[in-house]
Amino acid sequence: MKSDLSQLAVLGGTPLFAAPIHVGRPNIGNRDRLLARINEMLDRGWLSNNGPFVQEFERKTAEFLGVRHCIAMCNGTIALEIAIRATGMRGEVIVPSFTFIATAHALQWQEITPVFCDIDPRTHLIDPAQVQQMITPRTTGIVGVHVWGQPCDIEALSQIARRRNLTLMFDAAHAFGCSYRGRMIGNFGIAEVFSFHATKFFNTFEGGAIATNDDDLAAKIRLMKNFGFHGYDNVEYIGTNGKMSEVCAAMGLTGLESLDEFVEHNRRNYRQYRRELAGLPGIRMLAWNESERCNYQYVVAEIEEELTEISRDELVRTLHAENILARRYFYPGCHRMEPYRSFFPHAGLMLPATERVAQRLLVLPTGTTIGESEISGICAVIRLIAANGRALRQRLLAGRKAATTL
Ligand code: T4K
Repeated sequence: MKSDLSQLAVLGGTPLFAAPIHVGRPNIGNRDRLLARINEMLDRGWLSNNGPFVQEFERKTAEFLGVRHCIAMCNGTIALEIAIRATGMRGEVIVPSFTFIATAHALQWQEITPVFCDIDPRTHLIDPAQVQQMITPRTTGIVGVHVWGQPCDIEALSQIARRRNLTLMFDAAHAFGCSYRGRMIGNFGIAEVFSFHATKFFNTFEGGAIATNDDDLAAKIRLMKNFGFHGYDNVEYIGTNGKMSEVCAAMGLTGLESLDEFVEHNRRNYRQYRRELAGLPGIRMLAWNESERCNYQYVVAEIEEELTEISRDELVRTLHAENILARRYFYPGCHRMEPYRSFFPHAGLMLPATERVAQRLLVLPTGTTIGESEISGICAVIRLIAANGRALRQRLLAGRKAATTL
């Protein structure tokens, strides 16, 4: 344990961890079961195009979510693009800027304008009151994002969508295994899109899915993910290649068998962080609603520089030097990334909460590859930094000055 500032790696000490501790190490289920499935797949000689593992995976995920259709996809981004196209969105669509860039790109890729909307600063979720303000005659839809796995205010968004005749769908990339008022995410809006990327608590290497209770939409999506083919020689829509491969589905089936363990492990990690960082001035841990099902896949903190006397970025630099690779998701906000920054140079004026949160946010490592001792170490370093913010900042600045003088 480090007890003195001079032991910090950023000031010349030895890093706490010999190897990097990542935020998104993959959770891997039973390796033998996975390898057995891969062997079965190789023996069968069926590697893609709606093979038996994909069909089984779709059946089991739909059952788990309690939804009529769960259509497996090659990744979450293509799943978003297909869902957006299949639901007929066009013109302008309202999305939060505080999200992974894929949400905005999935619209812009199809020449639909993402209109960025502000968030509730407490939850980081799209603010329905702000959504109302962004509606214009060109608006056709709303894409809510269940950031960190927390459900959006689905009721308020549904009311707005109904009243204004807009299509409502959700980017549920973070929210597999989470619920809203006792019902699993996957059942809301016209469709919900999951990501099963390697860094998600449940992964299929790369992968995603669209969940919907709309039979016609599901049928359309199934054609669109396979180039629009209906039968061998007949194409009905502009389609793309959104298919999940068999090896990815094999990973998914294996992961599903360990889902409860992944959640339980993440829950323990989350609770330990909350215990060990409780009461630190200037460090606010986001709390998940534990009366709902929750996957606990992100451990999220906000750093209030006025109280810590050290900025979030100085904290990140100090943690990285210790090989603790905390991340600043979704800094600086989609509206500050290209091409949106050039399209809407003043968007930030409409997004004060997004701007503030993006400056403060810190995502800490979790997942099944880390446990009690790593988290104790990480929290001890954070406590040391938080207790000595001003002194550390002075020494970091002095180090910078010395480096530039040399
Ligand atoms: N919508 C939302 C709201 C999303 O958050 C995302 C994806 C999407 C849509 C799109 O879904 P996909 O098309 O990705 O299915 C990561 C993920 O790549 C991305 O899936 C995720 N959101 C986003 C929040 O995080 P990066 O840029 O942070 O990835 P990277 O390579 O820096 O990895 C993160 C950490 O995980 C690193 O510390 C390294 C570690 N890692 C990563 C991989 C890939 C591993 O230890 N093993 C691995 O295999 O984006």
